[in-house]
Amino acid sequence: MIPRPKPTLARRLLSSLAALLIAAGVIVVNRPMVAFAADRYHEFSINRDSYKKTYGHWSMLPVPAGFKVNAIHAALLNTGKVLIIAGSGNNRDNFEAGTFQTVLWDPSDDEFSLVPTPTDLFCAGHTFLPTGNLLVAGGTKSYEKLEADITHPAGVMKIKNESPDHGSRTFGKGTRFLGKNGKVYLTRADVTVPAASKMTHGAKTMVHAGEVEVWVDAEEEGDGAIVSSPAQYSVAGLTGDDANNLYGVAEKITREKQEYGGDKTSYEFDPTTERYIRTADMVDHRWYPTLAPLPGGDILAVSGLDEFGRMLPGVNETYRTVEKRWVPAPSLHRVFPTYPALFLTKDEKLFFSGSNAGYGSDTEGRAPGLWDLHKNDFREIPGLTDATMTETSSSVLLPPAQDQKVMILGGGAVGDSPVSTARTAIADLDEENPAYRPGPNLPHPTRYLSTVVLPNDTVFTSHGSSGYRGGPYQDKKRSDLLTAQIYHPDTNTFTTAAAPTVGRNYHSEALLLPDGRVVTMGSDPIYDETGKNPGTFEQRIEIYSPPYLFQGDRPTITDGPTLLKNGGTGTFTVADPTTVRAARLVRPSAVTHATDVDQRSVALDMTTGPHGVTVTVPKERGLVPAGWYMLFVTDDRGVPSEARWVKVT
Ligand SMILES: [Cu+2]
Repeated sequence: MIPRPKPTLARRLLSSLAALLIAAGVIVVNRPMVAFAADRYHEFSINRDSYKKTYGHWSMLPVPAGFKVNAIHAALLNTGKVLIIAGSGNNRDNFEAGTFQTVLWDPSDDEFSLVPTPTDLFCAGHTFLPTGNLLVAGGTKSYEKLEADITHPAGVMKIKNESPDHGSRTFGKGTRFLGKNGKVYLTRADVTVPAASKMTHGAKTMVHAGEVEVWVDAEEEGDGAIVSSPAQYSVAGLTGDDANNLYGVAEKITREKQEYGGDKTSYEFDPTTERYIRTADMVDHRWYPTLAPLPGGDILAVSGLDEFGRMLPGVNETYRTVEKRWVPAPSLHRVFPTYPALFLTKDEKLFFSGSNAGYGSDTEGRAPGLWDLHKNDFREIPGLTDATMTETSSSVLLPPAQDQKVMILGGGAVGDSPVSTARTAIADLDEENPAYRPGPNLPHPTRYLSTVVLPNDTVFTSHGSSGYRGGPYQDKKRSDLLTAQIYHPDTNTFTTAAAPTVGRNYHSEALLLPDGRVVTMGSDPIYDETGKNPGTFEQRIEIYSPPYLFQGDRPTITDGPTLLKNGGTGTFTVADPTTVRAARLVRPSAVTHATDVDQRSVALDMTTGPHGVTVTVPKERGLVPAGWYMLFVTDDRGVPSEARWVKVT
C-alpha cells in the first residue's frame, strides 16, 4: 500500500480554512439558536439564588388592561398604595379630550383602581402634608405649540383698565384688538379686567390701572402681522372714554414656539377616601414647580412656568396647611430653574442641590446652596464639578438623614444638549463651610436616573439615558441605560445591581415600597428604536427586589403604636429582638422628573428589650417633618423588616 503522502502545509491550511468556513456557516445559519442559548443561559444565571443574593432580582408587574397609564408622577400613600398620576400623560389628544388619569396600585395584592382626575395634573408639583394627604398643585393649562405649527402670529396681550369708576369689564373670547399696523388680533379666552384702583398719597390721588393677560392670535396668517417690539392696541368697537381707558399692550406678537402653560388648581389627595379634594387655587399658575415641606407643616412652592409658558420670575408661595389655601411669599423671592431639588435640613434651611428638570435661565439660579428662609439669604456651595450639567440630574439626602449629606448624581447640560455626565458629588451640610466633594462615578454619563433610599442605609439608583430623552448619544440612536447600582455611604462606593430590562428616561420614576422592593415606571423617549419616528410612552412597570430580600427570614414588627412624637419614644414588638441592630423611619416618596424631596431615612436611637425594641424619634423638625413614615428594623445581617406605618405628630 502506498503510504498516503503527508499533506503539504498549504493544503493543510486550506482544509482548516474550509473547516472554519463550514463552522462559521453553521453558526450563521443557526444564529438565532446561538443567541437563544445565550439568552437562556442569561435567564438561568439571573434566576439562580446565588445571583439574587448578590445582585437582587427584577420582575415585571402584570398590569391589567384599563390600568396602564403614562406614569408621570408617583407617591406612596400611608395605606401602602401607590398613587400613579398621568393627567393627560404628555398626550395632546388626551389633553384636548379632557382625559386625565390617575391609578391606584396596591402592591400587597396587586389590585388596581381608577381615581377621577378633575384637571390636568400632568407636570404638577407634590409633597406630603402632616395629615398624610398628598398636596398636588399646578399642572398643565395648555400644551405647547411648536414653531412649525404656528401659522398666525401670537402673543400675550395685557388688557388695561384705567377707569376706577365703571367696575370690572369682561371681554369675550374673540374680542378684536387693533394694532397700529392695521392688523387685527383676537383673544383666545374670556377675560375680566378689574377696575383701576385709587390710592391717596397725601394730597395726591394715584390711579393704578386694572390688568389681565390673555393670549391673542393674529386674524391673518403669515409674517405680516408680526410685531417685534412693545406696542399698544385698541379694542375694536369702543368709543368715548372707554376707548381711552381700555386698551391692550403686548411685548411682542410673533410666530415663536409657545411653551406649555401652567395651571393654578390645587388638591389634597386623601389616602382614606382615595379622592382628590380641591383646595383654594395657587396664587400663580405653575407648570414644573417643586413643593417642599417646611418644618412647621406648611409647604413652599417654588419656580414653574406661568399660564403663558413664561418662567416665573422668582415669585414663590406658601400653602397654609391648616387653612388649605395658598398665599404669596414675597419675603422668599428667589429664582430657581423648574423642579429644583430642595431638601429640608436639620437646622430648618432648604438646601438646593443643583438638580432640576425642564426649564430656566442658563445662568441665573442654578448654583447649589443653602437657603436660610428666615433671612432669605442664599449661600452658594462650591466644589461641584460639571456644574453646567445639573439639569435632569438626581439628588438624594443620604441615609441616615442625621449625617446631613446630600449626593447629586449625573445630569446633562441645559435643554436638549447632547452632553451628560457620570459625575457624582457629596456635600456634607454639617460642615462649617460645606462644599461638594467628588463621589464615585456612575458607570455611564446619565440623565434622568432614579434614586431611591433603601431601609438598610444604602441607596439604589438605576435607569436613565446618556442622551436627551433616551435619544442619540455619540454613535448610538438610542441611549437608554439598562444599568442599576447600589451606593454604600459607609465605603463611598457603588456595587452593581441586577440589570433592569426596560429602559427609562424622561418622565420616569422609582420609589421604595413598604415591603422593601423598589418599583420603577414611566419613560417618555423622544424617538422610537429606529431613531426616526416619535417615541411611545413606556407603560410597563418593573420591580426590583434588592439582595436583602434573598437572605432568608426577615425580622418582623408585629405590634406597636401608630403615633409618635418628635423627641418621643415608642415600643414595638419584634419577633427576635436580640438580632435587631437598627431602626429607621423612612418618609415615603413623592416623585416626578427625577425629583423627590420627600424621601429620607432617619436613624432612631434604639434599646432592645425581651419582646421588642424601644425607639426614640429625633426632636428636630428639620430632620423629621411631621407626617407618616415607614418604620423598618434591620437585623445583624443587614436585612430589613417589612415596614410598619407610623405617624409623627
Ligand atoms: Cu414633564
